Amino acid sequence: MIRDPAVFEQLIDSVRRFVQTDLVPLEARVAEEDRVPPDIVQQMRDLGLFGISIPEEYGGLGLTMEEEVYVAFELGGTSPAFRSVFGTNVGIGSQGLLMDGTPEQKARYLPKLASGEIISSFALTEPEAGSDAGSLRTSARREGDSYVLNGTKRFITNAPSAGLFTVYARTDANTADGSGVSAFLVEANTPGLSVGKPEKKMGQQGSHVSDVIFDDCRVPADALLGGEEGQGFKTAMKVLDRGRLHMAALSVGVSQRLLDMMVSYSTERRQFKKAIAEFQLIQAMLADSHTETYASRCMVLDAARRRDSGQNPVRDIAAAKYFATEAVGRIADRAVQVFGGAGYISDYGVERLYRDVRIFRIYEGTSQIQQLVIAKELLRAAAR
Ligand code: COS
Repeated sequence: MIRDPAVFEQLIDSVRRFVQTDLVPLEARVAEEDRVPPDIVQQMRDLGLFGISIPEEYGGLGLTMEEEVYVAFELGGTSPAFRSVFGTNVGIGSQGLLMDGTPEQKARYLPKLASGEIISSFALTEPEAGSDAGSLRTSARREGDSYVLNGTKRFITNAPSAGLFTVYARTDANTADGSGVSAFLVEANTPGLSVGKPEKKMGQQGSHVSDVIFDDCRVPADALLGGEEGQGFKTAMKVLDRGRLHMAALSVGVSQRLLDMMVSYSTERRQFKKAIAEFQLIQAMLADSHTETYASRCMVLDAARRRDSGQNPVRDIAAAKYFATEAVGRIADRAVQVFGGAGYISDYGVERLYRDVRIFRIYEGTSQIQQLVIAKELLRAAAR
């Protein structure tokens, strides 16, 4: 749902201008230095990007899901590492709080997340619990008015810069599945919490991922998200549903950019006395890339509109994430092919995007997990 088309158009224009004028020219430098410059982060704050999904009452822009996916289409026009700076505040780092937090918890943290004063991270994955998130082992033991957390979280996006973590931990030691998991809001400066050194990654340099270690980390009882034990796994699943749709939208944006790059390069590059775009085998790659981008966009918009109408189309969000992230992988591969040797060297940025998008098929649920979710929903509906 687009609430006010004129106002929304202005927002899209300013995001597009920021992406094209400020971010694209910086891509190579950010990748080289593995760091987004602080003045760019400040511009992201000024544009309200940290708070696009946070309601206006907490200082955010309160975008609808449809509005948010249009913004993500634009953000896909540049290196995903830029989006990652505020991506956790928009998605997995804020939505649990928004969906299931108490009024006090929301009032305490959401304004700071919306403004970008603090960065939030989502701490679910562990060394032994990735796709099987419900089997996580980090424990939260109740002791009087506090909980004591112990365990290690792995591959936590934005952990090195985070001020707040939503930590998923087992409060019921007698369970081994999601039913005994609770979520906690843990501030980064809490004694007993430490952040590991950033991992060396395949792509998205400038965005940082590391371990978060809890060693007798004591938090007050009111850090329990929503004030109720045993709800954490469901919170995580709801947060991921939403996050997956955003990720699918981002994939659409990157797909469109790669397609634009292919069209432009193939009309300039000449071989056999012709622009290579005149060859039908090149045209087939352009056509397939457009078709997949268009299909991804339609799926994302349909799921977003249905969410705005009050549904939670779990099956079709998973389908959109599955299709759009796999598609962008194929499109990035074709882009390298169309660019040929120039696609393999770093000057054109194609090989960088090829590496950057590889994680889309893995984080916020692998393609295989999306397949399981789709099938589970189909079979569940059939059994009803
Ligand atoms: N929304 C709300 N509740 C949900 C839900 C959703 N989308 N999906 C599951 N639940 C609930 C179920 O209804 C069930 O509740 P009840 O016990 O009250 O019936 C509970 O959660 C357990 O559900 P289920 O049995 O389906 O859980 P599984 O352990 O089989 O896990 C998958 C399901 C595999 C889908 C889940 O573990 C998953 O998404 N894994 C991937 C994790 C991931 O994306 N990691 C990325 C890390 S973040 S970058």
